[in-house]
Amino acid sequence: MAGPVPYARSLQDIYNQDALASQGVRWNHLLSRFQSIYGHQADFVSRSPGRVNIIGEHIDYSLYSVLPMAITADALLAVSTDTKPTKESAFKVQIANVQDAKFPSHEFEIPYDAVDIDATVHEWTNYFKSGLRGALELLRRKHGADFKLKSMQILMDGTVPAGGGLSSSAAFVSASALAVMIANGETEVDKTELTELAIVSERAVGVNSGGMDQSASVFSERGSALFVSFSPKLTARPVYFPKTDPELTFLIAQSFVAADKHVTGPIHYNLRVVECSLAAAYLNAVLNPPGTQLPGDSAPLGISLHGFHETYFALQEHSSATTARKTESEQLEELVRLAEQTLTKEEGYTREEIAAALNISVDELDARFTSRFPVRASRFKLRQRAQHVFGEALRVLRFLDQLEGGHGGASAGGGGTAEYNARLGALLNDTQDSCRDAYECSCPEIDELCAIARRAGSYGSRLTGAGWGGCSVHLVPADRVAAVREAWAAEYYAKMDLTDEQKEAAVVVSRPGNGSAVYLVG
Ligand code: NG1
Ligand code: MG
Repeated sequence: MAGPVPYARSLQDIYNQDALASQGVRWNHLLSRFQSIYGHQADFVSRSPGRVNIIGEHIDYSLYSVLPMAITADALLAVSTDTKPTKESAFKVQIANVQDAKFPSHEFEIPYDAVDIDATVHEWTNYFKSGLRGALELLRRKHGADFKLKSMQILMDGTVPAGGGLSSSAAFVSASALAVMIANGETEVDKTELTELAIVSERAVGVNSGGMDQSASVFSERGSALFVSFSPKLTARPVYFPKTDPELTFLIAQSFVAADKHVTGPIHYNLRVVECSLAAAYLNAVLNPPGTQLPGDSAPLGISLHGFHETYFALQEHSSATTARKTESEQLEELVRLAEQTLTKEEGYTREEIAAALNISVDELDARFTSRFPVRASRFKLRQRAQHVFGEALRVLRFLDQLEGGHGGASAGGGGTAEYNARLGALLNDTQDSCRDAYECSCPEIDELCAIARRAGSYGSRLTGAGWGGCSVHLVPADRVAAVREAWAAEYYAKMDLTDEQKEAAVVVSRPGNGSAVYLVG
């Protein structure tokens, strides 16, 4: 799956059959609006989709593998480029949005030496700028520090709902970085490079995120989910679901509870990133020999539960003369127990308690863990967070094993018995329980959507993405889709005051779609 981002010759290369008609209308509109705004034709369109995560929630930033898939909804950037750099010291970006009432146009004169992003102001073009900055850094690594960008005219059309758990941000950042690379003469953009730069770039917008969304957005291939691993390096491969009758579908349902990480980061997302890193440091201090340093890794705070995991078992194997290597699943089972025995404080740990265990001062603790992205907490729930992460990493492996391990899954050429589907579904339901109870990232509305769906025939239902609102995902056989939709309409959406447009967008059946692509106009 590695290699360059593909060029699409037609929309058929990008979208599933069922989306072609509506996408055709949308693309025509985008290109004609571009012409009328800028007075000339766009040169190309860069495209990156949103994603839904099937299983593996809140473990990417602990560097455990996850299983998302790309959806049809995406970010499109129609772009034209001035052939020459404008000025010696700056270049110009004109950027507009098809939804101009909500996302007003901007013109920036950007000095070459500083792409400033004010992450405290939540502005839609910040996502473009962060992709731009990442791309500029990459171009400079390749072509030298005085590489100059060309001026660009851009028109954006995004269909991934913002704050909905489907990763509009990663779609936008990836499409932006891709656009800047293409506009500046990089005709072959390597997928791994693009993903890595999009991951780092997105952190510039104020969220200390993992790398799942950007990987799913860039690498996905039609018809398959994506198994993404982050350690020892970023890799992605397709995973297939069994062909069954009735077909297994994924339904995505919005809760319409807006979850804005930029506002709630200090008590939600960014706090979890800190708690997981602290748990890794604490377990290392207590369980590994004194003075053991965890390897620096690509996790947001440079230290991860996966890094602890690797170090712990490497030391164990080293010190024991006998025993065969444990499988990764066995290791994770052991870690779930170890976390329970070691991290005993249900009520959480204070800064003082953690600093004492790490043998550092509280100031040093703050400097290492909470200075870049501030968090608000008096206690850190290391026990619950570590239990979730190890347990969830294990569920991902079990889910994958169901699909690929000869249990009647795709590779065994069968599957789809009610029993098999129930096993897949149970893993998703367990994820939801763990997200709700141990990780505390669900909300009553998502819990309710899941309960309604299960009663109406979903095999497995859970939140998807960061949580605290946003979207939910449900594994439903095709012959129960209508029943599940009706149940939500009657029992959940009827209570809300929704516009027709919202009602229309509330629930989608999602087929795994393609990742990033470039389309040359004309
Ligand atoms: P959302 O907020 O749904 O895009 C976030 C993170 C992911 C991952 C999930 C939870 C960003 C860009 N993405 O997704 O990396 O940690 O939450 O599994 O912040
Ligand atoms: Mg996001």
